[in-house]
Amino acid sequence: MTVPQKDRLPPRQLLAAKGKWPVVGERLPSDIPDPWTISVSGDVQRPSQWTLAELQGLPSFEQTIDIHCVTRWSKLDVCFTGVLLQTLLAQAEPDAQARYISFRSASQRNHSTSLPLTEAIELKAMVVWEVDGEALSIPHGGPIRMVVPGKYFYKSVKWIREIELIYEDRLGFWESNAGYHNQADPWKQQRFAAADVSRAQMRRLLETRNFSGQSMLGLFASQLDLAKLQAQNAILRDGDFSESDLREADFRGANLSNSRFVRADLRGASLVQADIEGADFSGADLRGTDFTGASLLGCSFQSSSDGPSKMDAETRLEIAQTKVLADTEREFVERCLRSNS
Ligand SMILES: Nc1nc2c(c(=O)[nH]1)N[C@H]1C(S)=C(S)[C@@H](COP(=O)(O)O)O[C@H]1N2
Ligand SMILES: [Mo]
Repeated sequence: MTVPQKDRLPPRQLLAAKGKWPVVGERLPSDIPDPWTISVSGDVQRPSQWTLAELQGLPSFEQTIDIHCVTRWSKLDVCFTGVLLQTLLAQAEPDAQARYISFRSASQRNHSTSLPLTEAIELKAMVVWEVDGEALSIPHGGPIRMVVPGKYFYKSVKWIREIELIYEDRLGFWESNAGYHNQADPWKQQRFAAADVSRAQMRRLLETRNFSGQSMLGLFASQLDLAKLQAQNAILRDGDFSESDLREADFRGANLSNSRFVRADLRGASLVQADIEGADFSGADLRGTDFTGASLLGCSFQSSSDGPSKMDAETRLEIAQTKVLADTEREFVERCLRSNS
């Protein structure tokens, strides 16, 4: 069965440029021992460990899946080869009380994530060493990583070292440090945990128009007068600034990933060195907006429902920055930049 591509893209996801697979997060493991080993421990009858060669001697499993990164790029039909998590668990024999599974990387920050045990099995989570017939590269998690189909890709840790069965959930790195949603279902857009700003806080912020250095996930700030807003280095991921007046707003160094600026007025605003991965600028007025040094991975500047954004000769955005955009977005932005120069 072939599903038309658009029905395979969860809400607000964009196809990565053809043949491109962005590296996200850490790029290197803390060490690469020879042989690489992986263990299953915790609430199990038989704590077990395998070397990479031993893993490769188990019944292998191949599965073609769609990758959906929380920063809004998706990559369809990626074929992974490895071994099903279920195969390892069958050997380690989880105790009846084990309800969650914690995955830990061999990485500098001991990167981790977790899943309910039943879900990990139902989703056919696997330990993989091969992608599209090639050995998994180090930046993508080689020699072995987890792949969990049906979740945002942050549930798939790279350089998997330890799998632990536990009774109570233990939030992973992104989930506990960056507000990433613990369920991570791309079809439900479970990107970040809910907004954490009280009404009183919000009112005060709007009066002073000073968000600098603040951290507020999922802020709802649509259709507001926020001209000259001060938001240097603020953490405002997953915010909604649709249709707001943000003329000359100062977002230098801010984290605005996945935020919506649909039909917002950003004339003369500064997004210098801001993290705007996955942000949506469709229909926005970007005349004189400064994007110098901002990362545009997963950004959109036009959509069928919200229309194209508007740029002029004063819009500061380098052609080199457009390389990470999805094809149609890159073509659109390059056309704007060319017609203005
Ligand atoms: N060890 C480790 N695993 C990780 C991360 C990380 O920073 N460190 N980032 C996660 C995120 S957010 C994503 S989208 C994917 C990215 O995998 P890729 O770099 O192969 O695309 O890895 C996930 N696993
Ligand atoms: Mo991600």
